[in-house]
Amino acid sequence: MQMTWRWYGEGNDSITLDQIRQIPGVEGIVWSLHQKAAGEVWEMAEIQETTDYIQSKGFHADIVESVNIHDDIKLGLPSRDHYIKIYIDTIKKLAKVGVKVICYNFMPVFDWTRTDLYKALPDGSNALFYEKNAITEDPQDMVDRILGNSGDFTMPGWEPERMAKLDELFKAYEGMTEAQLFDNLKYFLEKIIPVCEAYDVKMAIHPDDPPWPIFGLPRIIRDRDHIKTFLGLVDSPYSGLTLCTGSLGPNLLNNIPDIIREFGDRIHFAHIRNVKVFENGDFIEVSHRGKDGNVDVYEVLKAYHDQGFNGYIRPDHGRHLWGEEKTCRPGYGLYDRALGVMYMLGIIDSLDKRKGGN
Ligand SMILES: [Mn+2]
Repeated sequence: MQMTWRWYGEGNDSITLDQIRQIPGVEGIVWSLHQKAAGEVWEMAEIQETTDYIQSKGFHADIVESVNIHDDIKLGLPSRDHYIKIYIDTIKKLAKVGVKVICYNFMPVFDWTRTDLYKALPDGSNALFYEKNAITEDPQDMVDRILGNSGDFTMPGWEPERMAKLDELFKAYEGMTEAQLFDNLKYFLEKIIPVCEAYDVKMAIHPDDPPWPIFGLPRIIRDRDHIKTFLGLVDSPYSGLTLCTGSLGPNLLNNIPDIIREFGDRIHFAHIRNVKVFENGDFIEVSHRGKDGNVDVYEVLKAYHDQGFNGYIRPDHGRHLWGEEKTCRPGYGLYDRALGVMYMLGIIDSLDKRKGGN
């Protein structure tokens, strides 16, 4: 397993690469050109500049999270071919600088969804929170809540320009079924996966967060059965998964270690996060420690370790600690993710030792 860290880029993240270098065991930076809207061309010079900088600090830049997918592709509009061409162009450019994995998602309209970005935990820290009953009929309520709460940062999937067209977007998706969304995903993959195979770049879809439909929109990457359907769309190792325990975790019926054991050879990128799920279905993000939430992080890492997983792994979101809330990107502070790295490396080290018979 290769430990990595998501970083939003120079001037776009409260954390520096020099700080990340001091976290033991982090080998690679998960990056993106965050200023790019879905469907926009990525210029070679911009890609090169970013990866040069990351590599100059001693990290690899093997993973991009994300190259976002234009809504016309998800909607299956005739204009999708134009955007798929641009996507293929980006894949080829990323291959040139040695990118191995592209993380992406296929969620209609909304990326991840929360109702409170700074919900207090009993220890005085705070974290991203999802309150089931606060999701009203009107998605605009939630947009206002998130945008009003995110400070100076623009969050991926929540770009104000995109959110301004919310009515239009919802109209476009009206009546779309799961089967149609799967069809549109299949069409996209059938065009891009041959290119990925030729250029040795693996696609890794991220599960939907939370793992259930919201506002009547279909969400198709959310449990074992949906993942199985997805992997059958294009049966190539280049069409794989980003397995995010934090996204699948709020549905307590998801047995994540079993999912890892079943689909391990198609998992290219492991996101590790713990969530605490309340009886009423609300959930909050907590520390990586297994006992603090409902994700058994030890069992998750053991499932990877048992199959000799040598893919990329990163701490997903963390809590905001020691006064860093509102100075960092929501969920992407320094301290709790660094603690998460050490917790995971501790488990991995002890699994290694046991395997070696020490
Ligand atoms: Mn994730």
